[in-house]
Amino acid sequence: GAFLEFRPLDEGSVIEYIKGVPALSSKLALGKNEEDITVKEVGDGNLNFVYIVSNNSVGYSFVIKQALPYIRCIGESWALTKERAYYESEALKEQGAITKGQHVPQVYHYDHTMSLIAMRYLEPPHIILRKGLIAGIEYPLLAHHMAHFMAHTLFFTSLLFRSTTHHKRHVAKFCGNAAMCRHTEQVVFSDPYQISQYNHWTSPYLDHDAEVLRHDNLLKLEVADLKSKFCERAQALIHGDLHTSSVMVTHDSTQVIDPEFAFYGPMGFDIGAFLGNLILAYFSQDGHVDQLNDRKSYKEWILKTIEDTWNLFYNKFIALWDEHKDGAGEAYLSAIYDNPELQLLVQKRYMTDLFHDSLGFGAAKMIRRIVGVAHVEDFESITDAVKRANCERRALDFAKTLLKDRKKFEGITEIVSAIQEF
Ligand code: ADP
Ligand code: SR1
Ligand code: MG
Ligand code: MG
Repeated sequence: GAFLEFRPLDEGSVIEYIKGVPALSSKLALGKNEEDITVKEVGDGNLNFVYIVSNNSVGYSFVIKQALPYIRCIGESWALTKERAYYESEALKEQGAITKGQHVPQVYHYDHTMSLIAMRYLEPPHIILRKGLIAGIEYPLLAHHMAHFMAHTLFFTSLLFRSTTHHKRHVAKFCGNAAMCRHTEQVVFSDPYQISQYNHWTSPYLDHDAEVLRHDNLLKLEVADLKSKFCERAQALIHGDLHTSSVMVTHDSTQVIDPEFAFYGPMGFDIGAFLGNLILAYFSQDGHVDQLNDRKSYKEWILKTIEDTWNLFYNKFIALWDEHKDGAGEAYLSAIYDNPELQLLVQKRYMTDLFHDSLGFGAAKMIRRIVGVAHVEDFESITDAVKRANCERRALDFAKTLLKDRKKFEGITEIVSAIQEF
């Protein structure tokens, strides 16, 4: 049978585990040809262990992801609840159902005792989007797919679609993921603005920049607003960690993985994570210029993807709202918001607030990746420290402006121009 107690797996014990789980061993046709089964640990994220399990004789694979009770990239000294696997599997199922399986890997099996999820293997040529951005690869459907994923998962889990009774039931369930929220509160909204043993940056070049950040009163004032929104606003079921390493892509497929930070929070935290990480990718491009590629047209493609993502998101979200305006959603009762003029006014206000939230959260997430505990490969792969620091400083300075002045921006084209002119 399945393991009765929690036990960290390794490449050797994964097959033993699968043997005790009929749903998985039959999927793998395990039994007849054990010598054809291979297991490879491929986790390159910060937190967990990921195994690709393959039956090479039939050419079939799936993935096993296990959470251990600590942060992988730091070690056992930084404990983190393994209950995160439960919220990840619940979010994967919910986001999978909402997007009709188009943009989320299917969950095959969840084991609470083992904090383990078995899911679809996103086969090659799927790669992590961040790696594609570093390599300078264009993805023509990325903006469309991410706008679809975000518009659908955010709209259908909000009060624009649900009754408050229904909504509160879901909010209550995901309130259990509080430890993961507290982790984000620390590493995104607190540590970058104080001295912390975990912070680091490209030293000595950014020493002064990091210190200036810790004394920037106006910035801290704005960060406090964002932190309270993150902690208090149960607007929709958000992914909670929607950076460019949580997206796997091919030329025509876009798959969102790793929602272990999912909870009911502000929609702008997801939109901002995605856009903010694209802006980081943009500012890192100068560090990846070589004799073959000046990256000029690639930078333009990133900017177009930023613009398209927001515009497509906006249109899809409003279309869903219009389609369901007479449904169960209790935010704007159709008996009260009963004329097209008023409908337009509330939509305009809602989307403007969401735009400004997205800019603020996106900027905060850029800052934490430059002076906080966890950095991004976009910059880390620039080996020349002077070049890397110059790219990081531009990104940091842009993020500070964006965070402070976000409410002055009226549309995404103004953001794109501001990036170009920076
Ligand atoms: P973490 O929570 O540690 O960041 P991720 O869920 O992001 O873990 O997975 C880590 C890595 O494992 C990904 O970067 C990707 O390379 C690989 N991976 C995860 N899930 C899948 C999947 N379903 N199919 C293929 N590869 C995957
Ligand atoms: C120690 S911080 C690790 C980070 O990796 C995850 O993907 C989250 O972004 C988290 O903040
Ligand atoms: Mg990850
Ligand atoms: Mg993760």
